[in-house]
Amino acid sequence: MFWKQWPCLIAAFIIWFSSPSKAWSQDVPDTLWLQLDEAILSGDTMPALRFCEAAGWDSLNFSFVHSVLQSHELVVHNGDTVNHAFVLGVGDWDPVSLPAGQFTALTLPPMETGTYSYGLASERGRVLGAGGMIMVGNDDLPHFHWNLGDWEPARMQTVAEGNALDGDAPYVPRQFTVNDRTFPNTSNDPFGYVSIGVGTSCYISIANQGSMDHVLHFHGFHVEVLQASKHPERVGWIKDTMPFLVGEVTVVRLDAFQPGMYPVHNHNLIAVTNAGLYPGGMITHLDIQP
Ligand SMILES: [Cu+2]
Repeated sequence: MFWKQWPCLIAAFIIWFSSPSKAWSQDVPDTLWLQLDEAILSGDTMPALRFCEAAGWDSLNFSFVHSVLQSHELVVHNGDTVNHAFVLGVGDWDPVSLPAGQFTALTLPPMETGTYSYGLASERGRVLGAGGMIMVGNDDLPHFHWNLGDWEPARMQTVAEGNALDGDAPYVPRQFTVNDRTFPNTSNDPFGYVSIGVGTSCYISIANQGSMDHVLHFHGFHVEVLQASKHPERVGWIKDTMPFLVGEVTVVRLDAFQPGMYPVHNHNLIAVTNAGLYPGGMITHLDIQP
């Protein structure tokens, strides 16, 4: 009888309404697949390395959440044609060799509350863009993340062909990304597009995995710095503009006291273009619903 199902339905609704939505996060994987393929960004096609959740190609690096102070067995498949080493932005981490074409088991160590980057040790790995973020703790609020990147297709082609870069050559990237997306595609990113209700708060983790420093300007709000891996003196500061050195990982807290749509954008004008066309690149929005 239908009425006999009511207790189950009521319980289901209570669970549904009381569980926070986790759309902004992905769980720690058991296997990461390092893959070599092509990425297309705003009309440019370029060779790219990515850490993917599955054996199929995905042009978006896989970033994930993990519990505080828990180790985790992670298998990494190196699908590139050359050997690599897995690096983790944790103090005493020694790079783990990833022989080409093989599965390698490694252990993510217990990590304190904070956000960490992971990636590859080599120039090839960094230039071709294999790198994600691990959010540990800070899970009492929605937690978005912005993995920042900059891309010069000719340089990527050089590295993909097995050649070293000319260290004296000027670096003129054509594309600038948040979570491997250029604006306006940043608006379709469930992990980076901040969408919360007025009167609520969220965390935003920001990692600069590009080859140049970046600076972001928040409209509408000042955010509180909870972590700044290369600027520890900034913890506790409340700011609307902040720089991120190459390799820096930052966590901020946003208290959304007013509704509206507010841009967050790179303050370097070249970084808000797609292949020179404005607007593009590192622009996303804070969508604060009334
Ligand atoms: Cu601005």
